[in-house]
Amino acid sequence: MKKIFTLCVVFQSSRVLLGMKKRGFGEGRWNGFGGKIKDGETIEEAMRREMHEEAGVKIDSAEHVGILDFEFSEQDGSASLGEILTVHIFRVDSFTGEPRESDEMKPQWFDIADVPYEIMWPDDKYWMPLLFDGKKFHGKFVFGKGDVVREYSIDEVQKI
Ligand code: 6U4
Repeated sequence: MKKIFTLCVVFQSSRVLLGMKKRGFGEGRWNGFGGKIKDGETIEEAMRREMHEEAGVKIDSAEHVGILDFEFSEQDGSASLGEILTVHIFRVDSFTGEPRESDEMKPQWFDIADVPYEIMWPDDKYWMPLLFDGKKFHGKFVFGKGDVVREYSIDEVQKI
């Protein structure tokens, strides 16, 4: 089974907005903002809806910068065995509204040099630096027990 998600990283000069996930998938980790695509929605519509629901921010412009596939090869991780999640990554450089806490996320600004990779999904340290460098990328990660990265590949691309 394949599930499609969005993930937004909001930039403001040399800072990025991350949220502490308060419940559900990825709980206890700092992450971008996003979620599942609902029936009848485009990826872009879902990206805007989730950003607004989770942090009260209206996106003025976003750039689609990455597509990552996550495969779970062991059953005790965060998802079920054999499940593949496809996550569409967006870079947001212009937005309206002050980020506010929601039921799901507690937002906080981080200097790019201080992004807390040790309290994030373990794949983030591999692809976020590409995002910070203005690159576009396709990647695949295979997780083992305890959500450790067992295998991965990342390719820079010119166009998503
Ligand atoms: P509910 O609780 O059903 O409303 P929803 O907000 O639709 O959930 P959620 O919160 O489960 O979806 O979405 C998970 C979020 O985590 C998405 O933005 C994608 C992101 N995500 C999933 N795996 C990830 C990973 N390995 N690395 C990463 N982000 C990941 O950086």
